[in-house]
Formats: sequence, C-alpha cells, structure tokens
Amino acid sequence: MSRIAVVPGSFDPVTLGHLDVIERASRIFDKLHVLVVHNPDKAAMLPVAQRVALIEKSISDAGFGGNITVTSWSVGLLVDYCIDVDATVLVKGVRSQVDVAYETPMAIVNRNLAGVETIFMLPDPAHAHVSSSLVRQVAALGGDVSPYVPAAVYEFLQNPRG
Ligand code: COD
Repeated sequence: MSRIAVVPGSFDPVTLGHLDVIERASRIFDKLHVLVVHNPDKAAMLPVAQRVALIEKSISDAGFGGNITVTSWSVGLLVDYCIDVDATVLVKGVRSQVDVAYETPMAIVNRNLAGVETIFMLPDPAHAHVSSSLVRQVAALGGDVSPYVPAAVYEFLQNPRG
C-alpha cells in the first residue's frame, strides 16, 4: 500500500523552513501533496497561484520532488482534500509551543472527522525562527529576505512584475 501525505500551509511565501519540512517528508512518504490553502485569519501578500508556482520552482531548483504534487485547495475541509487523493497523513512543521498549541486541536478534529493522522515535524534549527509573516514584514520594509527564502522567492520579490 502506498503511503500518501499532505503538507498544507498558506506558504505566503514559501520559506526555507517550509522547504526543509517538504523535503524531509518527501523522503518518508511514497507520495506527497503540498497544498496551498487560503488562511482567512491572515492578510495575503501573494495570489494563491503565484504561491503554487514559487513552491514548484523552489522544489525543482533544489533538485528533489519526483514524488511531490503542488496544488491549491479552497473548497471545504482540508480532510476532504486528503480523502480525494487517498492521503492518510497530514504533516505539519512545529517550531514552538505556540505552533503545538495552534496545531493540536486541528489535529484532533481532523482525526475525528476523517481518521486522518497528523505528524508534527521539528524544524531544522537553522530555520526554526523563520516564518512567512516575518518574510512579508521584512520585504515590505525593504530589508534583505535572502537568508529566509528559496532563491526563486527572493528573485520574485525583487522583481514581482518579471
Ligand atoms: N520550519 C518548520 N515548519 C514551519 C516553518 C519553519 N520555519 N514555518 C512554518 N512552518 C509550518 C507551520 O507550523 C505550519 O505547520 C506549516 O509550516 C504551514 O505554515 P504557514 O504559515 O504557511 O501556514 P498556516 O499556519 O497559515 O496554515 C494554514 C492551514 C490552512 C494549513 C491551517 O490553517 C489548517 O490546517 N487549516 C485547517 C482548515 C480546516 O480544514 N479546518 C477544519 C478542521 S481543523
């Protein structure tokens, strides 16, 4: 039986912390879906299609991803997507007790709703302080975000209109 997992997130934009979790999860599972989900609690910087494209380019530049599909989801529950693609596991990166407190109720509800388990993955300490909101803030104020994001994201933020 093939083991299929979903790594969901806002990815606005994808960071080196996200990419590290995606790469490590792709080595554990037979197939991985990276799913861009609109989070209504957060003001968006990039359109969802742009976030998908930047994740695809970052994965391809990093040279992994043969078993990864990147897509977006806007209708219904996250577990509905899991059911659609036969995924039985959600993978979430947890950087701190704050992340654990935020993710734990969702993990329990997702298991209750559809039997989908959640695996928490610790970050690489090099990226444990990185978040998309920090990147958005530094970028908006004209700072250098290159230590926090893949090259594709850095280049896009330097020249968003191509
Ligand atoms: N290192 C490791 N992990 C990281 C890092 C880092 N530097 N930065 C972020 N992460 C992790 C986050 O903890 C999270 O697990 C994931 O990466 C994505 O992070 P973000 O910030 O891009 O995305 P979020 O936190 O806005 O998550 C959006 C979701 C849509 C995934 C979330 O809100 C969710 O699961 N919603 C469920 C919707 C639903 O179906 N609800 C009903 C039942 S619960």
